[in-house]
Amino acid sequence: MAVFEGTYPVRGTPRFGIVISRFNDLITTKLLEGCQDCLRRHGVDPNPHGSQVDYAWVPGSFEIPLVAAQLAASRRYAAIICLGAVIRGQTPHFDYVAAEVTKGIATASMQTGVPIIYGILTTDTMQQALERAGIKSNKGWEYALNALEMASLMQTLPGHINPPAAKLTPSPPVLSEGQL
Ligand code: INI
Repeated sequence: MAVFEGTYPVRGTPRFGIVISRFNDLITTKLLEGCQDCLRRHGVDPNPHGSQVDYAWVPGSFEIPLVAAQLAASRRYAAIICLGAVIRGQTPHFDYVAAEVTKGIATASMQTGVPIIYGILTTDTMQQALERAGIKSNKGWEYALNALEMASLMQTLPGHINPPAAKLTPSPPVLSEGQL
């Protein structure tokens, strides 16, 4: 029998994708800083002009899964990290946005076979979000650590290959001539 475990740092020179929401960027930029610090300290160069980490900014958490799925399907990345902050106090949108980003990230990861880290803070207040984004601890650091562990773990699992780009489903509807 076997025990499979990830290690830090990951073997080789893995690439990571980070998808960040601009909504609540007071929080998400802090999560990003924590993430970059962790990656750097584990031998991954987070420089956006380097070759190891690519960044994609999206308007809000709702848009994160689409972009994460596209990055994952490219097969370019050992793991993707999603950073967002959904805060209940601000709007009744909370439940919809939180549910969609959660479901979307899980679906994208399962469909592509690429680890996609759920780095979405869901809190009742801005104060709680701030506490998790640097005041007390920085969850961004943990999310990066999770990405390193999962990237490494996936390399060790039986059947691991670098398959060609995944085909995402559902594909966009094809309109017939009469509908155009
Ligand atoms: N996006 C967030 O990332 N966090 C939120 O708290 C939030 N709230 O509460 O509205 C939020 N809304 C924007 C949403 O993610 C989309 O960007 C927008 O609806 C456009 O599709």
